[in-house]
Amino acid sequence: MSKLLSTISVGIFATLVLFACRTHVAPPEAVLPVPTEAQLRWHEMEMNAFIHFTTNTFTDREWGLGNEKPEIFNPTQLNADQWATVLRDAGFKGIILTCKHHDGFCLWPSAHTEHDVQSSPYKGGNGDVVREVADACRRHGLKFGVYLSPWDRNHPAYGTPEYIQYYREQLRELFTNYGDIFEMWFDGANGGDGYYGGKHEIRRIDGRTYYDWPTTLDLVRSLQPDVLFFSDAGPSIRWCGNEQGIGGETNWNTITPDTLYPGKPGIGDLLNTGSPDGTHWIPAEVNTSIRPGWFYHASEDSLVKTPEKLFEIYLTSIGRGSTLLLNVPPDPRGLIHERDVAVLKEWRALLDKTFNINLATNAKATADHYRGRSDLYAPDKVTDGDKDTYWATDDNQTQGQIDIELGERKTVSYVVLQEYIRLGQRVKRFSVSVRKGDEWIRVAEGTTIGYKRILQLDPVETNAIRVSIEEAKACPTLSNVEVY
Ligand code: FUL
Repeated sequence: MSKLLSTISVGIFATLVLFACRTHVAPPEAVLPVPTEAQLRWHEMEMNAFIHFTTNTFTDREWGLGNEKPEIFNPTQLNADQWATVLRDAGFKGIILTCKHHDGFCLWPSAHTEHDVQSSPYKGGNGDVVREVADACRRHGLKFGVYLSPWDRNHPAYGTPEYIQYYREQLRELFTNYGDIFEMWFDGANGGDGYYGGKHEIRRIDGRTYYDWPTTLDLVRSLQPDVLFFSDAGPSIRWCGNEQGIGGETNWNTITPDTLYPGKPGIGDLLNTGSPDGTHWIPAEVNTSIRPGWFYHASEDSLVKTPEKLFEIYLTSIGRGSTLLLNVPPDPRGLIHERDVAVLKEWRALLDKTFNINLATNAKATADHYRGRSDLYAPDKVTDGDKDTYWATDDNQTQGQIDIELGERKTVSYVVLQEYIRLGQRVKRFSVSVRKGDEWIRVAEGTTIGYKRILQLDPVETNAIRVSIEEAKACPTLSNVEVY
């Protein structure tokens, strides 16, 4: 009897030791660089809206010269709650507003210029569009971001150090008086002809040196340390290299910024793909407009992108591991036009219908191997709906595959993959296969995954999906697989 008892207790002890070992396998070491907490939150936002609105909305131009009279700015029905609710209902998580575009007109009452909303008839000179939009964002659960054009075709001192002081004071106003700002957008278009206080001339600046960005960014960070800076070259978010809504099919969040500066010609391709050995985490943002122009033009009412086109852009931006920044410009009434509202609704419905039932939720998943055979990194972590758990392989393994059982045969059209980017971006090449009888048939392949990759398949009937990681910078991780 006592022998039996001791055998049982040795057995229990051994099971406990084994269990402890399995659950205490160390996570993979991070592959540097990795995103900051603020960048991670930004990746998770996935889609934000851009709002281009200023005197151009009233002059029917794309780039104002800087000599526009503030008197023309009078949106008599401006309703920032309409902007925020339409955009929130479409799924956007934040709004970035052109507080000042290249023409220099300021949508807020700035203490440093008279070329602003205070000099306009809007609300009898007591209006503040920046405040209205920032407040509406907060009321409707959206984050607020600002665009402040570095190029100013109105300002008399543009091109001299005095203008840089002016620009910094304006940033100080925006970052002090309007609550939290999640993203600051620095436009690369710079220098050229303009009004410049009546001089009507061409002013060229050296994009590398004129703005002395490091000092400006330090000032902004001293006011709001968590803000993310967008420009061609980052430092927090980079341009994707085009305005057509097309993120890189190969899309590294990493890039080496040494030789980059905002507005540098010929860097589109590099910005589009990033580089696998990049020294900094500077993810690409895909910015495009729902209309041909960035500002509202009545002549473009019939040219608003279709819901199907927006769906395609969703796949080439968010579906390629980028964040989408879609511009929706209000009209001269100060409202998002009925046509854009209708398109956004239909687009949302299309997205909801397509990504409605995830066939992989809690599905049984097996892998050819997983890290230390620890439950912490088991393959079912990709179907548990928890973004903080992930499948990983052992350190010396840069390949691996996961099979997901769907139960019955289903028609599959989309597969969504996500890496656990907190530990760095790793995957260089992967494929997706479906099971047909005893065979696995390859239906999609790609290079990078990153925060998210959405693969559109020719609809196929199957009862299991295989995700194969074929090449990676280090042991791969996957936090999520969805099947639709
Ligand atoms: C460009 C600008 O010149 C356009 O007017 C627009 O603001 C776009 C988002 O960026 O560089």
